Amino acid sequence: MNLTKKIIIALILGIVVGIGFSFTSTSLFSSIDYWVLHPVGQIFLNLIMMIVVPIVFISIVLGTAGLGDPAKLGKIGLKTISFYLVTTAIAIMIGLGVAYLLNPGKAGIFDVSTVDYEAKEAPPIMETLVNIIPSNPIEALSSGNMLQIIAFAIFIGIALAVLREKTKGILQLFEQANELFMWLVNTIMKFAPYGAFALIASAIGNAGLDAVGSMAMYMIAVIVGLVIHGGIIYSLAIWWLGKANPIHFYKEFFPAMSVGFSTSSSSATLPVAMQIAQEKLGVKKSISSFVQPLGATINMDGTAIMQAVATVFIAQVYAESLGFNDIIIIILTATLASIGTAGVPGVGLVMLAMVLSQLNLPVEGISLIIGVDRILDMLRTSLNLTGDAACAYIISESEKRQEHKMT
Ligand code: DAS
Repeated sequence: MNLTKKIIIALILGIVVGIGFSFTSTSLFSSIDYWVLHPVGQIFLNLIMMIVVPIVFISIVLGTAGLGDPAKLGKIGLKTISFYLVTTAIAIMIGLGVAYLLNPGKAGIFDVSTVDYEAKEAPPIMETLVNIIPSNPIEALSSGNMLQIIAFAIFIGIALAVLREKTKGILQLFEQANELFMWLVNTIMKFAPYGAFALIASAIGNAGLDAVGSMAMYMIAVIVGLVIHGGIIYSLAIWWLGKANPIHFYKEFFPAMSVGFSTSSSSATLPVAMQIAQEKLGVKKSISSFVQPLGATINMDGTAIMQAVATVFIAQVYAESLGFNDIIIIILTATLASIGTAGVPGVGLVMLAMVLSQLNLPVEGISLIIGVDRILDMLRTSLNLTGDAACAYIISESEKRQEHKMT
């Protein structure tokens, strides 16, 4: 049985067991979660997080060097950033549209008198943009500052592309290191079904069915937004811009989506996502190695949808009205907010606090949604990394068509 089938079965079993825990005693679930589910899930997460920084750094160095002249890097970079910004803005509008259609904040009775939430400060946008250039690249690598790692890798890749023969040995070293880490990805992925089972069972068991029940309309609104964006927008983009078959794309990319679902981390799923894009979807290595790591950090359409729905939900619960200007602020803030944050579990809530504070909405409203956020985080992370891969696939297919025309 192939890995995809094993992961699907593991996820289904995990969901059943997680729901089953809602009917058992809390103490029984807590001890099973503590001694079995959490350790197995955390080991799997740590194993893939262990190789994220080297894979991102090596891939972007090779991707940038592989693109050859900086002019081509500029062209690919411009296409990538444009695709990411446009799809994120569309995602937010879809989230807003669905939220206003379903009115999740008017559905349930929410007692806001006791809620409290200490928002973690998200980095100011300008500070994030200026600090993309690392003053200490070694610290950037050791602390996992993804934007700084990407910037440093791009500089190294450009130097390798310009210096060519003089630094051939270093380029070969990077190529061999890439082989080594891709072997590690393959080996670690054999553990994915066990990790996926433990993570989803623990997440559902901890959320509890009552939390899911009271937040059902909110969850439905987010899920509808995610499905529309993934099923229509990405499929249209692959079909129209990539001149490719979206069904083939989703069929091949599903294992990466399921790892993203299990881990709730785009960054952790990056090695698998890039490997599948390159080996199953035929995305050029130089494009995949540049577009996907960048996207895992600055492109989070699934998160943007959650933020749009959550903002409307919280405004409705607190009976605050949102005008047209507020909508524009949501679109701008949520689009920019996703640029500065790495793809790790729960980062969407940090950015949501930024959006709410821009609108002078009560940030403590986040405490209403936090109970079901881990389950939604799994779903939106899958969409986040799918958008990155769709972008790489579209650009790679169009580059292949241009090269074919030139021959
Ligand atoms: N978990 C984040 C990611 O890895 C998304 C989020 O928190 O919204 O993409």
